[in-house]
Formats: sequence, C-alpha cells, structure tokens
Amino acid sequence: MNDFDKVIRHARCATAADVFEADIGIRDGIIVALGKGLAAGREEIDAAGRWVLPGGIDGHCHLDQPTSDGSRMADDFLTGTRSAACGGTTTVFPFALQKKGQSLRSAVDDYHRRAEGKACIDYAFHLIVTDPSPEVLGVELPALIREGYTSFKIYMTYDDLKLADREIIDVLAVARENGAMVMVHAENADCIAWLTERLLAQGHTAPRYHAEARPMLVEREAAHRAIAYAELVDVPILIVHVSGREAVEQVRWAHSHGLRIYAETCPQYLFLTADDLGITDDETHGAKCICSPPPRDRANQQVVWDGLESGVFQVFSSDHAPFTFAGPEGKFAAGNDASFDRIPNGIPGLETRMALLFSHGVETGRLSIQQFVALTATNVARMYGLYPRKGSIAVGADADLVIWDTGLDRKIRNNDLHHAVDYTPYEGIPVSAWPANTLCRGEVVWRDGAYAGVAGRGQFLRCDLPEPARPKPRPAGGSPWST
Ligand code: DUC
Ligand code: ZN
Ligand code: ZN
Repeated sequence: MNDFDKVIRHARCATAADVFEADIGIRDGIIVALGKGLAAGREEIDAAGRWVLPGGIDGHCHLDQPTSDGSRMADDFLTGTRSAACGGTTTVFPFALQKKGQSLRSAVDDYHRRAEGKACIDYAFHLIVTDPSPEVLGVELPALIREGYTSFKIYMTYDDLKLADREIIDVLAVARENGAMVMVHAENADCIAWLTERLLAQGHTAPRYHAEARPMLVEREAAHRAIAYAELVDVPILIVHVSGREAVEQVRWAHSHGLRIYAETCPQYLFLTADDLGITDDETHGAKCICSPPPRDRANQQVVWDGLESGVFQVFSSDHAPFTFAGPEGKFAAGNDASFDRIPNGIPGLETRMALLFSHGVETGRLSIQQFVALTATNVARMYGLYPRKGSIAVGADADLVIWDTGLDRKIRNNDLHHAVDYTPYEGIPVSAWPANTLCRGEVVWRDGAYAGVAGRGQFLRCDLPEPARPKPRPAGGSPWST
C-alpha cells in the first residue's frame, strides 16, 4: 500500500521564511510529510531543479459581480478560477457585493449561488459593505463575521458604493469590536466628480482623461483620511490597490507613527502607465486599461517596486475586474462614444499576476523568493484568516502547490490565457517564469500548458478572525474602548 496519494520529489521549496529541499508527501489533499527519501506515492511528480512554492492566493479579484451600468463582468467563477489556476493561483477572494438597500445576508446568499458548481479552486468571500444600516452594523455583520466572512471592503468613491465619513467610522468600529479586517478603496469622490465635470465640459471625453480625473492627490487625501479614521477608532486597516508615491507616503507616515496600516498593490501599478490609457484622444483602446486608481508613470512604478522590496506592501493582488473590450456588455456598454467616466473600471489580471511578479521581481533579483511567497500567498492567508491552512508549505497544510518553470523566453499573449476577456493589458510583456504544474488540495489543475481542473471542485472557505486585524493592546483608560 502507498503511504501517499502523491509525492513531489526533489522539490526546491520556499516559504515566506525558508528555502529547503524535500520530497512532499500528499494524502487526502493535505501535505502529510516533508523529508528526503519519502516512500512511494500512487503518483509521483519529479520537480528536480525547480521551485515548488505555495499556490498563489489572490486576495482581491472580482468575479461575476453585479454591476449597475449595463456592463457585465466577463468572468464568472468557472472562467475566473480556471484562469487563476492556469496562472498558479489556488485560492481566490472575490467580493460579495451588498447593493444599497439590500441585506448583507442576501448578497452573500446570491454570491454563493454564483460560485456553486463552478469554481475549480478554493474560494472565500470578502464582503462589500455599501449600506451600513443599524441592522447591518448591529446584527448582520457581526453574525457573518462569526460565520467566517471576516474581511470586508469599503469604498470612498463610486456613487453606488461609497460610504459617508461617519459611516466609515461606524464600520471600522464594528470591525474592531468583532475582529474583522477592513479593506479601503481610498479615492476622494468629490474631487473626482469636480474634475470629471470640468473635463467633460471642456470636451475631454477620451479614455485618457480617466487618469486626469483621478490624480494622485485624490488617492493621497483619501488614504490620509482613512488612516486618520483607523487611528481614531484604533483598528488596523488595509489600503487596497495603492498606485504610487503619494499614497505610499501616507502608508509610510502611518508606519512611522506606530499605526498598523497594511497596504496592497497590483500588477497594473508596476507594468502600466497613464500612457496606456491613450496618448491621443482617438485612442479608444485606452479603455482596456481603465481602472481605479489609474496607472501612473514610470517613476511611480519604481516607488511601488521599492515599496514591495522594503515592506510597505504586505500583499500583491490582481484586482481582476474583467470587462471585454468588444461587445455590448463590455467597456463600451454605454455606447461606442461613451465618455471616460461611463467606461467600466477594471482590468483582467488573475492569470498573469504570479508570473509577472516572479519574472520581474524574483528573476531580476529585486525580491527574494521568500518575499515573493509572502506577498503572493502567506501574507494574504494571514491577512484574511486562512493561515496556516493556506499560504505555506507545511505538514498539515492544504497541498496547494505550484511547480515553476523558470528561465523561459516568452511573452504574455491573450491567446494563451484562459479568462473570458478578449484582451490582456499585459500583452507582449516578457515573462521568464510560468507555472508548470498547479495543484489545488493535491489535485493537478494545470499541467504543462493544459487546464486539468474540474468545475465545482473548489471549496468555499470560512475564514478565521485575522490576527493582523487585532488592535494593539492599549493602556486602560482614556480611550473610547476603555469604558
Ligand atoms: N477599481 C476598483 O476599485 N474595483 C474594480 C476595478 C477597479 O478598477
Ligand atoms: Zn477598489
Ligand atoms: Zn477591486
């Protein structure tokens, strides 16, 4: 009888802390042994000479999320998780969006229906809280946190999503009392509205004006305000999709004041610039890169790289928000001549996130292999309450593993990707690394260039209370929490 369902031989493993060589023994989807010379498995995979790393966890992606502007997300849980698996991601965190007026519970139930039977890798939900009524804050949110929905996103912009300042403070207080992690989309809605109105009045409607309507100060101001509210309420928060210098400075400022402010960045802020939105007014293809905050410039790309290297950022996510370029429900759902403010925000990136960071971070020597693992898997699991089940290579952890090919000479081509979007914003960017095999709970879902997953095999994950969301201990007295 075999001890193991699978053994990965001669794996050059890296975790967020260590590098070691081992055979990996897998039984019932779990890593049950790490060592040299393990007994035979029913199936054997030889990884000699190759990195074997924890499967990626994408802590920020949007799949089959309802929209309010006539557009429709191109990826559902089937195509989105398939694409993720083919790019070395084994767990995703999409968002269960509460529409204003809707109960959080019904948003969650609806989102489960969208995922069931479709996901080929594991998934957990962040919530998006848009309507923090007394019932939501007092009853629904605490109950959902107890049930394993322990992180939620709030927006400071977008008319149908944004919270007023007092609402933000109230939501943060509920997070503190219940131990949840709040993710903040930090952009100042009024500044954007004012700038947009002026640009449109001047006839500046082309996609490239999206970047002018959302300059860095808009992000800087909102990041500062969110940090101040987190300080007031005394709760850690995570600022998502940080795009460049000004928001990075806010995060650094918070750190220098002893505040627990976490930050995420994404491939678009390393590989795209505002020029990708179009240099001239007739470049409608710029719509392909409309996302918020917008990509900045090369100097800001460098600031973001520096932040990844120096620890400003804990997590690296895709913010996959998939809209086709062509077609009636895509980027031009509002018409072929839609002004920039009526083009859905978001770009695809689930499948390319890991390879882009490995190729341009690890293979260039900017990031250590351990930093790569931390940013793409371990820290994400910690931040959102899945560690140690996910995010590392350890006995007892799920066998979510990626065997990497490196030293490649290839370019990203949309034709090679597995999402349902008709473009990638990263077309033509060279990558020297790509997953050879992806295993989710011991099952191969991507093997040597072919999808090998099974729709519906992905499991829903209930999350623990994240340790990083725990407020720092404070001396008794003198705080709103000490009475
Ligand atoms: N910005 C977001 O905040 N979410 C989805 C996509 C985007 O560009
Ligand atoms: Zn956002
Ligand atoms: Zn997003």
